Amino acid sequence: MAEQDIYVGDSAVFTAIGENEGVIERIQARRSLLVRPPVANIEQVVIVCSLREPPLPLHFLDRLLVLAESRRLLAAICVNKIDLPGENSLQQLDIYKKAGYSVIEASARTGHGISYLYRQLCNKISVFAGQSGTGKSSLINCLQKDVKQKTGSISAKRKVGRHTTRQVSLIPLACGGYVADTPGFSRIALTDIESSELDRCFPEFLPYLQNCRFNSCRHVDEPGCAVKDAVRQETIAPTRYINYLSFYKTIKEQERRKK
Ligand SMILES: Nc1nc2c(ncn2[C@@H]2O[C@H](COP(=O)(O)OP(=O)(O)O)[C@@H](O)[C@H]2O)c(=O)[nH]1
Ligand SMILES: [Mg+2]
Ligand SMILES: [Zn+2]
Repeated sequence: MAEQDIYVGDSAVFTAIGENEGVIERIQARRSLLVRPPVANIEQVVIVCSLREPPLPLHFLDRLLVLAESRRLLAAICVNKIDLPGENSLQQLDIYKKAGYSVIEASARTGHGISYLYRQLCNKISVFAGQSGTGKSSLINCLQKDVKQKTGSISAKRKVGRHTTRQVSLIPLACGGYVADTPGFSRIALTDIESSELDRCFPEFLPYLQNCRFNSCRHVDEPGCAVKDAVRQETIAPTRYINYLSFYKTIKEQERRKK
């Protein structure tokens, strides 16, 4: 078996040789596989973000959510560093609460929200995803005091965290479950998502999809579109719809190039 075929989180059948060694015979069928970050059998993606250091680009958050939805994974948002003054920017996350996502406010520095985050992680295999420097490793240190993930500092000038988590590691939690720390990343490709499936990756669109005039409505410029009506009435947040359109265009373009 080629080494690159094995991912963190894989469940392996192996033959023990000696006390701490074994030979992997095969990898069990995977429940899920993410390539970026590279980790298998994940059930939940927790998107760790901060509001100011670094600031939160909503299109990036939406991209991660779409990726999680398209893989049928649970998704939650953890806003870290709430000890820092964030002005009113937390309000911009209300649209995600309304869409049905857990939004957990936390501070790895003060310990605020950590027990709530802990409960969200118990008995599940989760991955922490998000930009570099948002505090993923720091939160994991809080969650599991005896492991020390290397944390980095943010360069004052660029407000960008240094990459210190070089690889994915799967950390067991005392309450059952695992959490994977990942290196920060700021770009995510929307691969393996079909343009016709994209609307289902926005949970707050779901109640409207049956009401579009055309079955094949993609909510772009079709007449009688219930999704667009909901955007006009702001029951669907305009920023979410704008990002839907932008992702739709990207995916459509990819599909055209493949033909
Ligand atoms: N003020 C504040 N700083 C934090 C908090 N959590 C992490 N940091 C800092 O943010 C920087 C990046 O943290 P790190 O855990 O390495 O982020 P990662 O790249 O997402 O793993 C470090 O300097 C941490 O000390 C927090 O809750 N509040
Ligand atoms: Mg880290
Ligand atoms: Zn529509």
